[in-house]
Amino acid sequence: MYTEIFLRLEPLGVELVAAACRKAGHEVMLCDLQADSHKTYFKLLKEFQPDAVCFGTNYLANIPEVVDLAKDTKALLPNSFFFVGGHSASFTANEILEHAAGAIDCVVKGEGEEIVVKLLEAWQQDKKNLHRLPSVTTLEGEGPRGKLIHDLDALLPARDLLRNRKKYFIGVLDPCASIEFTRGCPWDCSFCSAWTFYGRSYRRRSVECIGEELASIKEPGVFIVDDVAFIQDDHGFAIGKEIEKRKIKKSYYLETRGDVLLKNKEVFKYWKTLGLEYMFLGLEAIDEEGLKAFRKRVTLSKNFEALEFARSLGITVAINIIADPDWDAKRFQTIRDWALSIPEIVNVSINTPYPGTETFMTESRTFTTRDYRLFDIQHAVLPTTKLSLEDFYKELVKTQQVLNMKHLGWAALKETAKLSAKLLLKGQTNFVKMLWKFNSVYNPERQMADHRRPVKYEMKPPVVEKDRAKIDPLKLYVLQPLANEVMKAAKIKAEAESAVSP
Ligand code: B12
Ligand code: SF4
Repeated sequence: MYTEIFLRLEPLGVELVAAACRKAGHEVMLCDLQADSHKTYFKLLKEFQPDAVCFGTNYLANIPEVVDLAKDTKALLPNSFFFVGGHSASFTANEILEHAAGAIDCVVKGEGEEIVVKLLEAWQQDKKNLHRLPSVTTLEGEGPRGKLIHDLDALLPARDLLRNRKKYFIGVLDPCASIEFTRGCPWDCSFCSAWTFYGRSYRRRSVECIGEELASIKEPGVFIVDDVAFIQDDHGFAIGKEIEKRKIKKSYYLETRGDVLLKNKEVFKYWKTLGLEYMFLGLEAIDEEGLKAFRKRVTLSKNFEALEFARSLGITVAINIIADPDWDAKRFQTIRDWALSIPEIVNVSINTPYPGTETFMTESRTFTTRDYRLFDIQHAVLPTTKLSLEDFYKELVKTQQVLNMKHLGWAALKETAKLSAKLLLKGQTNFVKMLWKFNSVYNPERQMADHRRPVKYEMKPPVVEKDRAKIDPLKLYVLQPLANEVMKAAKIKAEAESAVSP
Protein backbone atom coordinates (compact mmCIF):
# COMPACT_ATOMS: atom_id res chain seq x y z
CA MET A 1 0.00 0.00 0.00
CA TYR A 2 2.79 2.33 0.95
CA THR A 3 4.51 1.83 -2.36
CA GLU A 4 1.29 2.64 -4.22
CA ILE A 5 1.51 6.20 -2.93
CA PHE A 6 4.61 7.53 -1.33
CA LEU A 7 7.49 5.86 -3.11
CA ARG A 8 8.78 3.39 -5.65
CA LEU A 9 12.49 2.62 -5.56
CA GLU A 10 14.87 0.68 -7.73
CA PRO A 11 15.56 -2.97 -6.77
CA LEU A 12 19.28 -2.66 -5.92
CA GLY A 13 19.70 -6.28 -4.81
CA VAL A 14 18.32 -7.64 -8.08
CA GLU A 15 20.53 -5.19 -10.03
CA LEU A 16 23.59 -6.54 -8.20
CA VAL A 17 22.64 -10.14 -8.95
CA ALA A 18 22.13 -9.12 -12.61
CA ALA A 19 25.55 -7.43 -12.63
CA ALA A 20 27.18 -10.61 -11.29
CA CYS A 21 25.55 -12.76 -13.98
CA ARG A 22 26.56 -10.31 -16.70
CA LYS A 23 30.14 -10.23 -15.47
CA ALA A 24 30.21 -14.03 -15.68
CA GLY A 25 29.33 -13.77 -19.37
CA HIS A 26 25.56 -14.27 -19.36
CA GLU A 27 23.16 -12.14 -21.35
CA VAL A 28 20.75 -10.59 -18.83
CA MET A 29 17.41 -8.83 -19.03
CA LEU A 30 15.68 -7.15 -16.04
CA CYS A 31 11.97 -6.60 -15.56
CA ASP A 32 10.88 -4.75 -12.42
CA LEU A 33 7.30 -5.71 -11.58
CA GLN A 34 6.93 -2.63 -9.40
CA ALA A 35 7.11 -0.61 -12.60
CA ASP A 36 6.02 -3.11 -15.27
CA SER A 37 2.87 -5.23 -15.66
CA HIS A 38 2.60 -9.02 -15.77
CA LYS A 39 1.61 -8.62 -19.44
CA THR A 40 4.94 -6.97 -20.18
CA TYR A 41 6.77 -9.67 -18.22
CA PHE A 42 5.25 -12.46 -20.33
CA LYS A 43 5.85 -10.50 -23.53
CA LEU A 44 9.53 -10.13 -22.61
CA LEU A 45 9.76 -13.84 -21.75
CA LYS A 46 8.39 -14.81 -25.16
CA GLU A 47 10.81 -12.50 -26.96
CA PHE A 48 13.91 -13.25 -24.90
CA GLN A 49 13.34 -17.00 -24.34
CA PRO A 50 15.71 -17.09 -21.32
CA ASP A 51 17.43 -20.29 -20.18
CA ALA A 52 16.98 -19.15 -16.57
CA VAL A 53 14.48 -16.87 -14.83
CA CYS A 54 15.04 -15.61 -11.31
CA PHE A 55 13.01 -13.46 -8.95
CA GLY A 56 14.04 -11.16 -6.10
CA THR A 57 11.57 -11.66 -3.27
CA ASN A 58 12.40 -9.26 -0.48
CA TYR A 59 8.81 -8.88 0.72
CA LEU A 60 6.64 -11.54 2.28
CA ALA A 61 3.54 -9.93 0.82
CA ASN A 62 4.79 -10.73 -2.70
CA ILE A 63 5.31 -14.47 -2.17
CA PRO A 64 1.92 -15.64 -3.57
CA GLU A 65 2.44 -13.49 -6.68
CA VAL A 66 5.92 -14.95 -7.23
CA VAL A 67 4.69 -18.54 -6.78
CA ASP A 68 1.91 -18.01 -9.32
CA LEU A 69 4.30 -16.35 -11.75
CA ALA A 70 6.68 -19.30 -11.37
CA LYS A 71 3.89 -21.71 -12.32
CA ASP A 72 2.91 -19.64 -15.37
CA THR A 73 6.54 -19.18 -16.41
CA LYS A 74 7.21 -22.93 -16.26
CA ALA A 75 4.08 -23.56 -18.33
CA LEU A 76 5.46 -21.19 -20.97
CA LEU A 77 9.13 -22.23 -20.79
CA PRO A 78 9.18 -25.78 -19.33
CA ASN A 79 12.94 -26.22 -19.76
CA SER A 80 13.98 -22.97 -18.14
CA PHE A 81 15.61 -22.89 -14.73
CA PHE A 82 13.47 -20.90 -12.25
CA PHE A 83 14.90 -19.76 -8.94
CA VAL A 84 14.14 -17.22 -6.25
CA GLY A 85 16.27 -15.21 -3.80
CA GLY A 86 16.04 -12.14 -1.59
CA HIS A 87 15.25 -11.23 2.00
CA SER A 88 11.90 -12.93 2.69
CA ALA A 89 12.60 -15.87 0.40
CA SER A 90 15.65 -16.58 2.58
CA PHE A 91 13.48 -17.10 5.65
CA THR A 92 10.75 -19.13 3.94
CA ALA A 93 12.70 -21.26 1.45
CA ASN A 94 11.11 -24.64 2.12
CA GLU A 95 7.56 -23.39 2.22
CA ILE A 96 7.96 -21.43 -1.03
CA LEU A 97 9.23 -24.57 -2.75
CA GLU A 98 6.27 -26.55 -1.42
CA HIS A 99 3.74 -23.95 -2.60
CA ALA A 100 5.31 -23.94 -6.06
CA ALA A 101 5.10 -27.75 -6.31
CA GLY A 102 8.07 -28.06 -8.66
CA ALA A 103 7.70 -24.77 -10.56
CA ILE A 104 10.52 -23.21 -8.51
CA ASP A 105 13.72 -25.23 -8.92
CA CYS A 106 15.52 -23.72 -5.96
CA VAL A 107 15.65 -20.89 -3.42
CA VAL A 108 18.89 -19.03 -2.73
CA LYS A 109 19.37 -17.72 0.80
CA GLY A 110 21.32 -14.59 1.73
CA GLU A 111 23.53 -12.46 -0.49
CA GLY A 112 23.21 -13.47 -4.12
CA GLU A 113 26.21 -11.92 -5.89
CA GLU A 114 28.65 -14.82 -5.58
CA ILE A 115 26.44 -17.88 -5.36
CA VAL A 116 24.32 -17.00 -8.40
CA VAL A 117 27.27 -17.51 -10.75
CA LYS A 118 28.10 -20.91 -9.26
CA LEU A 119 24.43 -21.87 -9.36
CA LEU A 120 24.09 -21.13 -13.09
CA GLU A 121 27.22 -23.17 -13.75
CA ALA A 122 25.90 -26.06 -11.68
CA TRP A 123 22.55 -25.98 -13.53
CA GLN A 124 24.37 -26.43 -16.81
CA GLN A 125 26.53 -29.27 -15.51
CA ASP A 126 24.73 -31.21 -12.79
CA LYS A 127 21.07 -30.28 -12.20
CA LYS A 128 20.54 -33.10 -9.68
CA ASN A 129 22.99 -31.81 -7.09
CA LEU A 130 22.03 -28.16 -6.78
CA HIS A 131 21.07 -28.68 -3.14
CA ARG A 132 24.67 -29.44 -2.27
CA LEU A 133 25.69 -25.86 -3.01
CA PRO A 134 25.95 -23.48 -0.03
CA SER A 135 22.87 -21.27 0.48
CA VAL A 136 20.79 -23.33 -1.96
CA THR A 137 17.57 -25.14 -1.01
CA THR A 138 15.64 -27.45 -3.34
CA LEU A 139 12.81 -29.92 -2.71
CA GLU A 140 15.55 -32.59 -2.39
CA GLY A 141 17.44 -30.88 0.41
CA GLU A 142 19.49 -27.98 1.60
CA GLY A 143 23.16 -27.09 1.16
CA PRO A 144 25.37 -25.77 3.99
CA ARG A 145 24.84 -22.23 5.23
CA GLY A 146 26.56 -19.73 2.93
CA LYS A 147 29.09 -17.11 3.92
CA LEU A 148 29.09 -13.34 3.64
CA ILE A 149 30.40 -12.23 0.25
CA HIS A 150 34.09 -11.34 0.03
CA ASP A 151 34.02 -7.87 -1.42
CA LEU A 152 31.23 -5.30 -1.40
CA ASP A 153 33.15 -3.24 -3.97
CA ALA A 154 33.38 -5.96 -6.60
CA LEU A 155 30.27 -4.95 -8.54
CA LEU A 156 28.19 -1.91 -9.41
CA PRO A 157 24.41 -2.43 -9.73
CA ALA A 158 23.26 -2.97 -13.34
CA ARG A 159 21.17 0.23 -13.38
CA ASP A 160 21.31 0.40 -17.16
CA LEU A 161 19.14 -2.72 -17.41
CA LEU A 162 16.09 -1.05 -15.86
CA ARG A 163 13.79 0.27 -18.53
CA ASN A 164 11.66 2.68 -16.51
CA ARG A 165 14.08 4.72 -14.46
CA LYS A 166 11.75 7.72 -14.43
CA LYS A 167 9.32 5.75 -12.29
CA TYR A 168 11.56 5.63 -9.21
CA PHE A 169 10.86 8.32 -6.62
CA ILE A 170 10.33 9.03 -2.94
CA GLY A 171 8.10 12.02 -2.16
CA VAL A 172 9.56 15.08 -3.83
CA LEU A 173 12.81 13.30 -4.76
CA ASP A 174 11.36 12.51 -8.17
CA PRO A 175 13.20 10.84 -9.92
CA CYS A 176 15.37 9.10 -7.34
CA ALA A 177 18.09 6.44 -7.51
CA SER A 178 19.29 4.26 -4.60
CA ILE A 179 22.75 3.47 -3.27
CA GLU A 180 24.32 1.34 -0.56
CA PHE A 181 27.18 2.70 1.62
CA THR A 182 27.25 -0.07 4.24
CA ARG A 183 25.58 -3.44 4.71
CA GLY A 184 24.11 -4.94 7.88
CA CYS A 185 23.17 -3.66 11.32
CA PRO A 186 24.89 -4.20 14.68
CA TRP A 187 21.66 -3.87 16.71
CA ASP A 188 19.17 -6.67 17.31
CA CYS A 189 15.67 -5.19 17.59
CA SER A 190 13.14 -7.91 18.27
CA PHE A 191 10.72 -6.98 15.44
CA CYS A 192 13.37 -6.68 12.71
CA SER A 193 15.05 -9.20 10.42
CA ALA A 194 17.81 -6.97 9.04
CA TRP A 195 20.29 -8.26 11.64
CA THR A 196 19.37 -11.93 11.32
CA PHE A 197 19.72 -11.75 7.53
CA TYR A 198 23.32 -10.50 7.75
CA GLY A 199 24.31 -12.51 10.86
CA ARG A 200 24.69 -9.33 12.91
CA SER A 201 27.57 -8.11 10.77
CA TYR A 202 28.31 -4.58 9.60
CA ARG A 203 30.48 -3.93 6.54
CA ARG A 204 31.49 -0.76 4.71
CA ARG A 205 32.05 -0.13 1.03
CA SER A 206 35.14 1.77 0.01
CA VAL A 207 34.85 5.51 -0.35
CA GLU A 208 36.32 5.46 -3.89
CA CYS A 209 33.81 2.90 -5.07
CA ILE A 210 30.91 4.89 -3.56
CA GLY A 211 32.23 8.07 -5.21
CA GLU A 212 32.50 6.36 -8.59
CA GLU A 213 28.98 4.96 -8.28
CA LEU A 214 27.46 8.27 -7.17
CA ALA A 215 29.15 10.06 -10.05
CA SER A 216 27.59 7.59 -12.49
CA ILE A 217 24.05 8.15 -11.15
CA LYS A 218 21.99 10.42 -13.39
CA GLU A 219 19.03 11.06 -11.05
CA PRO A 220 19.14 14.22 -8.88
CA GLY A 221 17.70 12.38 -5.84
CA VAL A 222 19.48 9.56 -4.01
CA PHE A 223 18.00 7.17 -1.42
CA ILE A 224 20.70 5.69 0.83
CA VAL A 225 19.43 2.16 1.58
CA ASP A 226 21.61 1.50 4.67
CA ASP A 227 19.60 0.24 7.64
CA VAL A 228 21.27 2.79 9.92
CA ALA A 229 23.20 5.51 8.12
CA PHE A 230 26.50 6.88 9.44
CA ILE A 231 26.96 4.65 12.48
CA GLN A 232 30.66 5.43 12.10
CA ASP A 233 31.30 9.10 11.52
CA ASP A 234 34.74 8.62 9.86
CA HIS A 235 33.08 6.76 6.98
CA GLY A 236 30.40 9.47 6.63
CA PHE A 237 33.04 12.23 6.55
CA ALA A 238 35.24 10.37 4.08
CA ILE A 239 32.32 9.77 1.67
CA GLY A 240 31.42 13.45 2.00
CA LYS A 241 34.96 14.56 1.12
CA GLU A 242 34.88 12.27 -1.93
CA ILE A 243 31.58 13.86 -2.99
CA GLU A 244 33.11 17.33 -2.64
CA LYS A 245 36.21 16.26 -4.53
CA ARG A 246 34.10 14.96 -7.40
CA LYS A 247 31.76 17.99 -7.24
CA ILE A 248 28.70 15.74 -7.05
CA LYS A 249 25.42 17.60 -6.37
CA LYS A 250 22.45 15.51 -5.25
CA SER A 251 19.57 15.57 -2.75
CA TYR A 252 19.77 12.72 -0.27
CA TYR A 253 17.36 10.66 1.83
CA LEU A 254 18.58 8.37 4.60
CA GLU A 255 17.40 6.30 7.53
CA THR A 256 19.10 6.24 10.92
CA ARG A 257 18.62 5.84 14.68
CA GLY A 258 18.13 8.61 17.23
CA ASP A 259 21.23 7.65 19.23
CA VAL A 260 23.44 7.52 16.12
CA LEU A 261 22.20 10.95 15.11
CA LEU A 262 23.12 12.34 18.53
CA LYS A 263 26.50 10.60 18.63
CA ASN A 264 27.48 11.80 15.16
CA LYS A 265 25.91 15.27 15.05
CA GLU A 266 28.81 16.75 13.09
CA VAL A 267 28.59 14.26 10.25
CA PHE A 268 24.85 14.89 9.79
CA LYS A 269 25.49 18.66 9.92
CA TYR A 270 28.14 18.22 7.23
CA TRP A 271 25.83 16.13 5.07
CA LYS A 272 23.19 18.86 5.29
CA THR A 273 25.67 21.04 3.39
CA LEU A 274 26.13 18.26 0.81
CA GLY A 275 22.39 17.98 0.10
CA LEU A 276 20.89 15.80 2.86
CA GLU A 277 17.21 16.78 2.81
CA TYR A 278 15.17 13.93 4.26
CA MET A 279 15.71 11.58 7.13
CA PHE A 280 13.69 8.67 8.47
CA LEU A 281 13.97 7.92 12.19
CA GLY A 282 12.52 4.66 13.47
CA LEU A 283 11.35 5.88 16.89
CA GLU A 284 8.80 3.00 17.00
CA ALA A 285 7.22 4.02 20.35
CA ILE A 286 6.54 7.12 22.43
CA ASP A 287 6.71 5.31 25.76
CA GLU A 288 9.64 3.63 27.53
CA GLU A 289 7.74 0.36 27.89
CA GLY A 290 7.25 0.10 24.11
CA LEU A 291 10.93 0.85 23.40
CA LYS A 292 11.96 -1.85 25.83
CA ALA A 293 9.61 -4.43 24.32
CA PHE A 294 11.08 -3.79 20.84
CA ARG A 295 14.58 -4.00 22.36
CA LYS A 296 15.40 -0.71 20.67
CA ARG A 297 18.15 -0.05 23.26
CA VAL A 298 17.58 3.69 23.30
CA THR A 299 15.71 5.90 25.77
CA LEU A 300 12.71 8.06 25.00
CA SER A 301 14.46 11.25 26.04
CA LYS A 302 17.36 10.49 23.66
CA ASN A 303 14.92 9.92 20.81
CA PHE A 304 13.19 13.24 21.50
CA GLU A 305 16.55 14.98 21.78
CA ALA A 306 17.48 13.51 18.39
CA LEU A 307 14.30 14.92 16.90
CA GLU A 308 15.13 18.38 18.24
CA PHE A 309 18.58 18.15 16.73
CA ALA A 310 17.31 17.04 13.30
CA ARG A 311 14.83 19.92 13.40
CA SER A 312 17.63 22.36 14.17
CA LEU A 313 19.43 21.24 11.00
CA GLY A 314 16.43 22.06 8.86
CA ILE A 315 16.13 18.47 7.61
CA THR A 316 12.65 17.09 6.87
CA VAL A 317 12.17 14.21 9.26
CA ALA A 318 9.77 11.29 9.02
CA ILE A 319 9.17 9.13 12.09
CA ASN A 320 7.77 5.65 12.37
CA ILE A 321 5.53 4.49 15.21
CA ILE A 322 4.44 0.86 15.58
CA ALA A 323 0.75 0.39 16.47
CA ASP A 324 -0.21 -2.85 18.17
CA PRO A 325 -3.46 -4.63 17.31
CA ASP A 326 -4.33 -4.45 21.02
CA TRP A 327 -4.58 -0.65 20.88
CA ASP A 328 -7.86 1.03 21.79
CA ALA A 329 -9.32 4.26 20.40
CA LYS A 330 -7.74 6.29 23.21
CA ARG A 331 -4.26 5.11 22.31
CA PHE A 332 -4.74 6.13 18.68
CA GLN A 333 -6.04 9.52 19.89
CA THR A 334 -2.87 9.95 22.01
CA ILE A 335 -0.74 9.30 18.92
CA ARG A 336 -2.81 11.75 16.84
CA ASP A 337 -2.51 14.46 19.50
CA TRP A 338 1.22 13.92 19.86
CA ALA A 339 1.83 13.76 16.12
CA LEU A 340 -0.09 16.99 15.58
CA SER A 341 2.00 18.72 18.22
CA ILE A 342 5.28 18.16 16.37
CA PRO A 343 6.31 19.33 12.90
CA GLU A 344 7.64 15.96 11.69
CA ILE A 345 5.92 13.54 9.30
CA VAL A 346 4.61 10.61 11.35
CA ASN A 347 4.07 7.21 9.79
CA VAL A 348 2.17 4.45 11.59
CA SER A 349 2.86 0.80 10.87
CA ILE A 350 1.29 -2.25 12.53
CA ASN A 351 3.20 -4.66 14.73
CA THR A 352 3.69 -7.69 12.46
CA PRO A 353 5.90 -10.56 13.55
CA TYR A 354 7.40 -12.08 10.42
CA PRO A 355 9.78 -14.94 9.67
CA GLY A 356 13.36 -14.09 10.52
CA THR A 357 12.42 -11.88 13.47
CA GLU A 358 12.60 -12.82 17.10
CA THR A 359 9.01 -11.73 17.70
CA PHE A 360 7.85 -14.28 15.12
CA MET A 361 9.10 -16.97 17.47
CA THR A 362 8.14 -15.42 20.81
CA GLU A 363 4.71 -14.02 19.97
CA SER A 364 2.24 -15.99 22.04
CA ARG A 365 -0.86 -14.51 20.42
CA THR A 366 -2.22 -16.67 17.61
CA PHE A 367 -2.19 -15.16 14.13
CA THR A 368 -5.67 -14.38 12.84
CA THR A 369 -4.47 -14.99 9.31
CA ARG A 370 -1.54 -16.65 7.57
CA ASP A 371 -2.15 -14.96 4.23
CA TYR A 372 1.31 -13.69 3.14
CA ARG A 373 -0.30 -10.75 1.35
CA LEU A 374 -1.41 -9.29 4.70
CA PHE A 375 2.09 -9.37 6.21
CA ASP A 376 2.98 -5.91 4.93
CA ILE A 377 2.88 -4.04 8.27
CA GLN A 378 -0.25 -2.22 7.11
CA HIS A 379 -2.67 -5.02 8.05
CA ALA A 380 -3.44 -6.54 11.46
CA VAL A 381 -2.39 -10.19 11.53
CA LEU A 382 -2.70 -10.52 15.32
CA PRO A 383 -6.04 -10.34 17.17
CA THR A 384 -7.47 -6.86 17.74
CA THR A 385 -8.52 -7.26 21.35
CA LYS A 386 -9.99 -3.89 22.33
CA LEU A 387 -11.57 -2.90 19.01
CA SER A 388 -13.26 -4.90 16.28
CA LEU A 389 -10.99 -5.36 13.25
CA GLU A 390 -13.09 -2.86 11.33
CA ASP A 391 -12.91 -0.24 14.09
CA PHE A 392 -9.16 -0.82 14.42
CA TYR A 393 -8.73 -0.02 10.72
CA LYS A 394 -11.05 2.99 11.05
CA GLU A 395 -8.85 4.37 13.83
CA LEU A 396 -5.66 3.58 11.91
CA VAL A 397 -6.83 5.19 8.69
CA LYS A 398 -8.21 8.20 10.61
CA THR A 399 -4.77 8.62 12.17
CA GLN A 400 -3.01 8.27 8.83
CA GLN A 401 -5.48 10.70 7.24
CA VAL A 402 -5.00 13.31 9.95
CA LEU A 403 -1.24 13.01 9.58
CA ASN A 404 -1.38 13.16 5.81
CA MET A 405 -3.58 16.29 5.94
CA LYS A 406 -1.20 17.87 8.43
CA HIS A 407 1.40 17.88 5.69
CA LEU A 408 -0.99 18.97 3.00
CA GLY A 409 -2.49 21.88 4.94
CA TRP A 410 -2.94 25.19 3.09
CA ALA A 411 0.59 26.47 3.60
CA ALA A 412 2.05 23.15 2.52
CA LEU A 413 -0.31 22.96 -0.45
CA LYS A 414 0.98 26.28 -1.75
CA GLU A 415 4.55 24.94 -1.59
CA THR A 416 3.39 21.64 -3.07
CA ALA A 417 1.77 23.41 -6.02
CA LYS A 418 5.06 25.14 -6.85
CA LEU A 419 6.97 21.89 -6.59
CA SER A 420 4.41 19.95 -8.61
CA ALA A 421 4.60 22.48 -11.44
CA LYS A 422 8.40 22.26 -11.44
CA LEU A 423 8.38 18.45 -11.60
CA LEU A 424 5.66 18.31 -14.25
CA LEU A 425 7.68 20.62 -16.44
CA LYS A 426 10.49 18.08 -16.22
CA GLY A 427 8.10 15.28 -17.17
CA GLN A 428 8.14 13.71 -13.66
CA THR A 429 4.61 12.77 -12.62
CA ASN A 430 5.14 10.41 -9.67
CA PHE A 431 4.97 13.04 -6.94
CA VAL A 432 1.90 14.75 -8.40
CA LYS A 433 0.04 11.44 -8.78
CA MET A 434 0.84 10.62 -5.16
CA LEU A 435 -1.06 13.69 -3.93
CA TRP A 436 -4.43 12.43 -5.15
CA LYS A 437 -4.14 8.77 -4.33
CA PHE A 438 -4.32 8.67 -0.53
CA ASN A 439 -8.05 8.06 -0.05
CA SER A 440 -8.29 5.37 -2.68
CA VAL A 441 -5.43 3.36 -1.19
CA TYR A 442 -5.97 3.93 2.52
CA ASN A 443 -9.54 3.10 3.46
CA PRO A 444 -10.91 0.69 6.04
CA GLU A 445 -13.25 -1.03 3.55
CA ARG A 446 -10.34 -1.92 1.29
CA GLN A 447 -8.41 -3.30 4.24
CA MET A 448 -11.38 -5.38 5.38
CA ALA A 449 -11.85 -6.65 1.80
CA ASP A 450 -8.18 -7.69 1.76
CA HIS A 451 -8.91 -10.01 4.70
CA ARG A 452 -11.85 -11.60 2.85
CA ARG A 453 -9.85 -12.63 -0.24
CA PRO A 454 -9.57 -16.40 -0.72
CA VAL A 455 -6.18 -17.62 0.49
CA LYS A 456 -4.31 -19.87 -1.92
CA TYR A 457 -0.99 -20.08 -0.06
CA GLU A 458 -0.69 -20.02 3.72
CA MET A 459 2.40 -19.15 5.69
CA LYS A 460 3.79 -21.85 8.00
CA PRO A 461 3.09 -20.99 11.65
CA PRO A 462 6.13 -20.60 13.90
CA VAL A 463 7.10 -23.01 16.65
CA VAL A 464 6.59 -20.61 19.54
CA GLU A 465 9.18 -20.30 22.32
CA LYS A 466 7.74 -17.82 24.81
CA ASP A 467 10.95 -17.58 26.78
CA ARG A 468 13.11 -15.17 24.82
CA ALA A 469 16.21 -16.31 26.70
CA LYS A 470 15.85 -19.80 25.24
CA ILE A 471 16.10 -18.58 21.66
CA ASP A 472 19.49 -19.14 20.11
CA PRO A 473 20.04 -16.14 17.81
CA LEU A 474 22.41 -18.25 15.72
CA LYS A 475 19.42 -20.33 14.66
CA LEU A 476 17.74 -17.23 13.26
CA TYR A 477 20.68 -16.36 11.01
CA VAL A 478 20.50 -17.03 7.30
CA LEU A 479 24.27 -17.14 6.73
CA GLN A 480 27.11 -18.74 8.61
CA PRO A 481 27.85 -16.28 11.43
CA LEU A 482 31.47 -15.23 11.55
CA ALA A 483 32.77 -14.68 15.08
CA ASN A 484 35.06 -11.82 14.08
CA GLU A 485 32.24 -10.04 12.20
CA VAL A 486 29.85 -10.40 15.16
CA MET A 487 32.52 -9.09 17.56
CA LYS A 488 33.33 -6.17 15.29
CA ALA A 489 29.64 -5.25 15.07
CA ALA A 490 29.19 -5.57 18.85
CA LYS A 491 32.07 -3.13 19.35
CA ILE A 492 30.56 -0.62 16.91
CA LYS A 493 27.20 -0.87 18.69
CA ALA A 494 28.79 -0.46 22.12
CA GLU A 495 30.65 2.64 20.93
CA ALA A 496 27.47 4.16 19.50
CA GLU A 497 25.51 3.47 22.70
CA SER A 498 28.15 4.60 25.17
CA ALA A 499 28.54 7.94 23.43
CA VAL A 500 24.92 8.86 24.19
CA SER A 501 24.19 6.98 27.43
CA PRO A 502 22.83 9.26 30.14
C1 B12 B 1 15.64 -0.16 0.90
C2 B12 B 1 14.49 -0.86 1.61
C3 B12 B 1 13.22 -0.56 1.17
C4 B12 B 1 12.93 0.28 -0.05
C5 B12 B 1 12.72 -0.75 -1.20
C6 B12 B 1 13.48 -0.50 -2.42
C7 B12 B 1 13.29 -1.65 -3.39
N1 B12 B 1 12.47 -1.51 -4.37
O1 B12 B 1 13.89 -2.70 -3.22
C8 B12 B 1 11.57 0.90 0.35
C9 B12 B 1 11.78 2.13 1.16
C10 B12 B 1 10.65 1.20 -0.83
C11 B12 B 1 11.04 -0.20 1.24
C12 B12 B 1 9.72 -0.43 1.45
C13 B12 B 1 9.22 -1.41 2.28
N2 B12 B 1 9.95 -2.18 3.13
CO1 B12 B 1 11.87 -2.28 3.08
N3 B12 B 1 13.72 -2.39 3.28
C14 B12 B 1 14.70 -1.79 2.66
C15 B12 B 1 16.04 -2.20 3.34
C16 B12 B 1 16.38 -1.15 4.37
C17 B12 B 1 17.23 -2.42 2.42
C18 B12 B 1 16.98 -3.29 1.19
C19 B12 B 1 18.09 -3.12 0.21
O2 B12 B 1 17.95 -2.49 -0.83
N4 B12 B 1 19.26 -3.63 0.56
C20 B12 B 1 20.44 -3.59 -0.29
C21 B12 B 1 20.39 -4.70 -1.36
C22 B12 B 1 21.69 -4.76 -2.09
O3 B12 B 1 20.15 -5.91 -0.69
P1 B12 B 1 18.91 -6.88 -0.97
O4 B12 B 1 17.83 -6.19 -1.68
O5 B12 B 1 18.55 -7.61 0.26
O6 B12 B 1 19.54 -7.93 -2.03
C23 B12 B 1 20.49 -8.90 -1.66
C24 B12 B 1 19.90 -10.23 -1.21
O7 B12 B 1 18.61 -10.12 -0.66
C25 B12 B 1 19.95 -11.10 -2.41
N5 B12 B 1 18.91 -11.00 -3.41
C26 B12 B 1 18.00 -10.05 -3.66
N6 B12 B 1 17.26 -10.35 -4.74
C27 B12 B 1 17.71 -11.52 -5.20
C28 B12 B 1 17.32 -12.29 -6.28
C29 B12 B 1 17.98 -13.47 -6.53
C30 B12 B 1 17.55 -14.29 -7.68
C31 B12 B 1 19.03 -13.91 -5.70
C32 B12 B 1 19.74 -15.17 -5.98
C33 B12 B 1 19.43 -13.14 -4.60
C34 B12 B 1 18.77 -11.96 -4.37
O8 B12 B 1 21.15 -10.67 -3.01
C35 B12 B 1 21.23 -9.25 -2.95
C36 B12 B 1 22.65 -8.79 -2.95
O9 B12 B 1 23.36 -9.29 -1.84
C37 B12 B 1 15.60 -3.55 4.00
C38 B12 B 1 16.40 -3.97 5.20
C39 B12 B 1 17.53 -4.85 4.80
N7 B12 B 1 18.66 -4.58 5.37
O10 B12 B 1 17.41 -5.74 3.99
C40 B12 B 1 14.14 -3.26 4.36
C41 B12 B 1 13.14 -4.43 4.44
C42 B12 B 1 13.42 -5.40 3.30
N8 B12 B 1 11.84 -3.76 4.24
C43 B12 B 1 10.89 -4.21 4.99
C44 B12 B 1 9.56 -3.69 5.01
C45 B12 B 1 8.67 -4.13 6.15
C46 B12 B 1 9.12 -2.79 4.02
C47 B12 B 1 7.68 -2.29 3.79
C48 B12 B 1 6.62 -3.37 3.87
C49 B12 B 1 7.41 -1.14 4.76
C50 B12 B 1 6.06 -0.44 4.52
N9 B12 B 1 5.12 -0.59 5.37
O11 B12 B 1 5.84 0.18 3.56
C51 B12 B 1 7.77 -1.69 2.37
C52 B12 B 1 7.30 -2.68 1.30
C53 B12 B 1 7.74 -2.33 -0.06
C54 B12 B 1 7.16 -3.19 -1.16
N10 B12 B 1 7.75 -3.14 -2.31
O12 B12 B 1 6.20 -3.89 -1.02
C55 B12 B 1 11.39 -5.38 5.83
C56 B12 B 1 11.03 -6.73 5.21
C57 B12 B 1 9.71 -7.24 5.61
C58 B12 B 1 9.34 -8.57 5.07
N11 B12 B 1 9.94 -9.63 5.57
O13 B12 B 1 8.48 -8.65 4.21
C59 B12 B 1 12.93 -5.12 5.84
C60 B12 B 1 13.77 -6.38 6.05
C61 B12 B 1 13.21 -4.10 6.97
C62 B12 B 1 13.18 -4.60 8.37
N12 B12 B 1 13.89 -3.88 9.18
O14 B12 B 1 12.59 -5.55 8.80
N13 B12 B 1 12.06 -0.93 1.77
S1 SF4 C 1 18.43 -0.62 14.43
FE1 SF4 C 1 16.98 -0.69 12.68
S2 SF4 C 1 17.86 -2.12 11.20
FE2 SF4 C 1 18.96 -2.41 13.15
S3 SF4 C 1 17.92 -4.11 14.13
FE3 SF4 C 1 16.95 -2.23 14.89
S4 SF4 C 1 15.22 -1.80 13.50
FE4 SF4 C 1 16.56 -3.34 12.50
